[in-house]
Amino acid sequence: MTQKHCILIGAPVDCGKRRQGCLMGPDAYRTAGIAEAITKLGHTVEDIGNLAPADVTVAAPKNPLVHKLAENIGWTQTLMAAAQEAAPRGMPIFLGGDHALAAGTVAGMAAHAQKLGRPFFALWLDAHSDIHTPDTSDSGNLHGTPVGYVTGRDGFDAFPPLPAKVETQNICMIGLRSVDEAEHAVLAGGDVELVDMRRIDEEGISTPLKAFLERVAAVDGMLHVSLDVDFLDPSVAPAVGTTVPGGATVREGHLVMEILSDSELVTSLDLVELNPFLDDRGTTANLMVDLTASLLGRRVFDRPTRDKK
Ligand code: Z70
Ligand code: MN
Ligand code: MN
Ligand code: MN
Repeated sequence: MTQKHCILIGAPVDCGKRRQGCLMGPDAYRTAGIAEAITKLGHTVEDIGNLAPADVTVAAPKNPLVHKLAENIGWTQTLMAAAQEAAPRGMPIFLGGDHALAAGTVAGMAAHAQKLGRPFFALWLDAHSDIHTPDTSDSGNLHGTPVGYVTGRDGFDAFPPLPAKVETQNICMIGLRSVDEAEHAVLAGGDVELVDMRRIDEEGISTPLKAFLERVAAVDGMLHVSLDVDFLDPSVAPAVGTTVPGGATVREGHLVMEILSDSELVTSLDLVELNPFLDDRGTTANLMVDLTASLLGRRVFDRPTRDKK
């Protein structure tokens, strides 16, 4: 695959939910050897270290359940700027941190794409749809809201204004198996491409993924991939606060990454929701690093040219 300059951006975001531990994520990925794995594939790596949230003060949220609103907004501000700073120089890889970080990373990458005049797409690999707003969230955990923010839903007034809205028709969610009622109401009537576990079982994971990638390629789009640990089955990826049974297998995870790699469409990546405190001797951190390596070109064997893609 084409050589890339990968920029590791540590985002120890831990304010998107109540259970603590995701702040250790970036260092767990470093300990698992993410930089070495990428370098070994022929790419260059730059690690800018861990960022910190901007210091902001906000009025009390309308929904009293909302947890750590100011810190979430501070991170959104920081990461939106970091994405736009890094994107012109290479491929940003955001080392989370919980999924609240994607409000900033996705908004920043969308702003970058807009600057280049290129369409922007997002692939959400997750058990959850994360399309709440702070008002519709019944947990108050803002890691359930980043898709709501980047698609321009109402209720994010205290957040930084969106530089570029992500079109719902440019989003594909794969791995869905835990969708709240308020999220279901938005998604069922909308045009987000929804690939729940039933579709994966019936069609195979490659069919809907390839169909989505064809849409991205047809318009020379930029593609952001947001990989939540809970996309994977908890039996193989236990280091996550919200375990939902019936997730993707190790093989499905690698297949998705290999197909993404062959497409050469991915321009940025989030690795989110790893809670190293809950891991089993680093297995989840190691698996996430291995999946990243597959995305960046690691293969057992090259495929014969005749059936490429
Ligand atoms: C639920 C909520 C969520 C991630 C859990 C769960 C949200 N929809 N997102 N884990 N990544 O609380 O809003
Ligand atoms: Mn998520
Ligand atoms: Mn999730
Ligand atoms: Mn909920």
